[in-house]
Amino acid sequence: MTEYTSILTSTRGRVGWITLHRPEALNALNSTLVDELAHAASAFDADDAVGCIVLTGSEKAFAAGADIKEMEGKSSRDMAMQNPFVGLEAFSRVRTPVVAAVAGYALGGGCELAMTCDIILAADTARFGQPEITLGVIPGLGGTQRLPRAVGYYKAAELVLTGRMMDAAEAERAGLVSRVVPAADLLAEAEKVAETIAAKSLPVVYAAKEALRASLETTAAEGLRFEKQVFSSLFALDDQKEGMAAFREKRSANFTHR
Ligand code: CO8
Repeated sequence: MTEYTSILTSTRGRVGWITLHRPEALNALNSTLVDELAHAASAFDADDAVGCIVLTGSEKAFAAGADIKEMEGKSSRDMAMQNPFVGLEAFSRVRTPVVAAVAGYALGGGCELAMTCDIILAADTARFGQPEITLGVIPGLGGTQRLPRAVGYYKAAELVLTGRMMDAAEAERAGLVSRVVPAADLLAEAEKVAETIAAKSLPVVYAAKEALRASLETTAAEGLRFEKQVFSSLFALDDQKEGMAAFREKRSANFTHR
């Protein structure tokens, strides 16, 4: 097992867990944390025994953004040459679905990190926002792109231009989070969702995520063509035969996960 300093990892059943763990800085994303996050996620992604990843933080903070103290003195050249985003970009490209379980602050890069995941479950304590404008910068990891797609241009513009935070109920109404649960139930609910996904056929889950991602990256016409091709190709898998036979025989499907 790799030793990490800023995250905790574990596996329960077919679910891989990553917990952001910099309590002294509300899980601010410094370069060590980002490298570890990318490493842990790609290790889970390469492991057939993991069918879903849960990403969470602490009760007080999912992540309060990029580490301002680490960024403050950097030059534009440093930012371009060091590319502090590279680990988060790698994280956003894992094939395995990721459930973000958000309690407390998800601000700036923390909100953006949640938006790289596939499902966002929020505790009733969660608060989301893009406060970068207050620091004299703008979001740098998708806040100006993924947030408008999630909540619509006008709400995203208000959040990005003012830095205002929204609470969990507002985030749910806006379509950013799929469900709000009592804080005490957050991890159990995330585990249930992740176990449900991890019980499905892994190659089919990868295909579903890839087709969903196409909806964010291509035109509707291209996305529909892609979906049709992927749908047809799945009929080459044993798991399609097994899933449909199980329906006919009125039993649960026994997928191969490979
Ligand atoms: N960076 C570094 N340290 C932080 C951060 C942060 N983002 N957030 C909190 N901390 C530290 C505080 O400095 C404090 O440390 P110390 O005790 O040593 O002073 C400790 O965490 C606890 O924080 P507070 O005392 O401030 O806790 P409060 O409960 O009073 O306030 C808040 C909580 C409201 C969340 C407050 O901490 C805050 O406003 N934090 C900053 C939020 C923010 O502006 N985030 C955006 C950062 S910029 C960004 O994310 C750009 C993303 C671009 C992509 C990134 C690629 C790597």
